[in-house]
Amino acid sequence: MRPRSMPSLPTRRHSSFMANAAKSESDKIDAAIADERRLRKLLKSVLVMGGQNSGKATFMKQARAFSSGFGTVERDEYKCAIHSSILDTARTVLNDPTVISANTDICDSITSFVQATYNKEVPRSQLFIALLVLWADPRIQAHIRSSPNLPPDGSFLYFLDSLLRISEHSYNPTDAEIIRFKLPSPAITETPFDVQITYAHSEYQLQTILTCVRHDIGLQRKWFSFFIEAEAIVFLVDLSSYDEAIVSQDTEDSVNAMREAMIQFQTTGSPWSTIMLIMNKVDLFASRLSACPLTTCFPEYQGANTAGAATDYCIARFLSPLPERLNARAWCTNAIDVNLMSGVLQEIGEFISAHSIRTSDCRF
Ligand SMILES: Nc1nc2c(ncn2[C@@H]2O[C@H](COP(=O)(O)OP(=O)(O)OP(=O)(O)O)[C@@H](O)[C@H]2O)c(=O)[nH]1
Ligand SMILES: [Mg+2]
Repeated sequence: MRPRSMPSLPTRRHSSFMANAAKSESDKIDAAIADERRLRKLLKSVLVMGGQNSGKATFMKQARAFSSGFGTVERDEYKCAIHSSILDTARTVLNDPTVISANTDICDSITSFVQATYNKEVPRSQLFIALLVLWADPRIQAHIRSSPNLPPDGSFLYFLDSLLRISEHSYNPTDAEIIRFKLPSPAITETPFDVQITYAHSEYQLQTILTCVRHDIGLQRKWFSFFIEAEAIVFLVDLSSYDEAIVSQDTEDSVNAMREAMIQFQTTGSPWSTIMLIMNKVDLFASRLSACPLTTCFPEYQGANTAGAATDYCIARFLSPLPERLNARAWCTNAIDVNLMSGVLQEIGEFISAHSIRTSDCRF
């Protein structure tokens, strides 16, 4: 019987080869960690918060459009959601006995359209043609325009007015349409926000991640510890809510929406040293003021009942209780206005970068 061969022991040459391989692996890991550290230093993180319906999602979409733009997959998702929303709303609005009884001569078309929207096998193109025919009838148009079941943002009427274009197979939602269209908000959304900055005669790329936390304040507070490394906070306020009552999430009492936002801003804002306050929906605020003065919310207000004076007062009320050490700035916006928002977003980028340059020796 032949003796079994013994496993060979590592030679000196072999073990030095292993040591070199391990060292090179370790160097690679060190380099990766150093890269990651550098990246983390460069990447600024900003939290986006605010009350219900204050315009958080709209702000995030504007930041996306301004920075990297929407990709093909996102546009397709919006196209699909816009199509479903048009058909769902049309069904709700037309499936109304008063519309059917007032239009006996075309009640069959209305009923068959409504039924077809339930049938998953009917192609959407066919449903859009049926809806176009109904929308072309002035009586149906009048019913739809005055329906109490329309979404309050006016997007449905906008989409119906453009139905021919929107229902085409090749339809690609525009930035403005994506910005106007409301999807349900997930708990957390993130978007990169990269801005070209000029500082000390040199160009820099400010790379930021905006993280938006849904309005439930309990949830926002829970996330605080997670985002403690965030550089700054953007807080949105719905200016036009100054005459609205909401249920407080803390006390469950009925409270004024703007005053509640003020309390939330002062409690959420203080842990961060850089605060950007966005007084949003200034368009709606301006149009509401003539019917309902600012004293509804702030009885002590003695200024003029104009949008400019009233906004300045609101900003002062929000900012004045903050400690002086904080670096705070306010903007007054209409978040659905793409041109206005691109100017505001550029300024926000400059504000974040100026703060970063002041507070760290890291140049980006
Ligand atoms: N007229 C006007 N409408 C706005 C403005 N900003 C946002 N909106 C609209 O207000 C509605 C609410 O905006 P969102 O961006 O969804 O607000 P949000 O804070 O994410 O809302 P929630 O997540 O539901 O709390 C949408 O229909 C927007 O199109 C604005 O400045 N002016
Ligand atoms: Mg939202």
